[in-house]
Amino acid sequence: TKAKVKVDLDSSTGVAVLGMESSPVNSLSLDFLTEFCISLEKLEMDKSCRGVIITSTLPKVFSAGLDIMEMYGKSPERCGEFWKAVQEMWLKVYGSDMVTIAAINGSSPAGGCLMALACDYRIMADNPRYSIGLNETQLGIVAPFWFKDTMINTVGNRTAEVALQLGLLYSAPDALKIGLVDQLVPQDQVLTAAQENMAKWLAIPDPARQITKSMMRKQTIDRLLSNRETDITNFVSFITKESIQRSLRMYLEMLKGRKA
Ligand code: CO8
Repeated sequence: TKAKVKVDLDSSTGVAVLGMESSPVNSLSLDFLTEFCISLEKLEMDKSCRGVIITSTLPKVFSAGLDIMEMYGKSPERCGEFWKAVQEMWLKVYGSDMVTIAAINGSSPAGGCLMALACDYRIMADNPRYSIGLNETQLGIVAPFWFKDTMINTVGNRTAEVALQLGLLYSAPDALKIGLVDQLVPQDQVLTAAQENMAKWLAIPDPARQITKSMMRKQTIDRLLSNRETDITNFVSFITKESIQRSLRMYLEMLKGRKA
């Protein structure tokens, strides 16, 4: 099968570009997440790599979030395996010792937004057609506590409260306004801007930056680590409910129907 993640490490700068290339929309399937985590782990172990820019090689979409097909009509065992991989992705990115910058060159709903939120800095293409946010409630599902925590840590409690209840997707300019992203640049400059910004982070001595990062994020990470199994059980029992399966089916039909 074709690789879904393309890694390009520049050994002179110590910066890797991790390009997601799982056509058509970089949805986070179990296969994708497994490959993503292995790639990130390799970079984490590589002493010559100090920073990673996460981006999409596809037009228009950064990541469509969790692959809805992984949550629809699947066995509880499979759902559990999938959820563990979602947790792993977040733990790896949010807890990375490397500098992580999301170069958001397209739409980034739900799990795509989570991945971007887990980075240290977010640069988005200044295109009003691209949106980003945790829109879970719009699908009739609930963003788990660690999605919520990551959102609060980024935009603050009040903004997160409204955003999460309404399942808001923000246009790039609105995302900048609430601090969901840090910077907007023209589409063709997203990667260059990420490289430029990376240099600022890499000018700081690694150990001081890493300890500070860990100090800021450890509590949030520990909350999931100490509830990991319960979180999986909760997900599986929620997602396999008949009413939730019905919501997902309706959402899928809406997605497919938009083209007709
Ligand atoms: N999963 C599976 N398939 C998808 C997904 C997805 N997340 N997103 C899109 N697709 C499919 C489409 O159905 C379509 O399939 P087909 O070609 O067979 O019709 C194909 O990908 C291409 O999609 P579009 O034609 O819609 O492409 P566009 O470029 O027009 O739009 C978007 C791209 C903006 C990404 C759009 O597809 C979209 O909005 N997708 C839905 C995104 C979404 O709402 N994702 C939420 C997933 S849930 C999640 O991530 C967190 C869940 C938390 C767990 C809660 C536990 C209880």
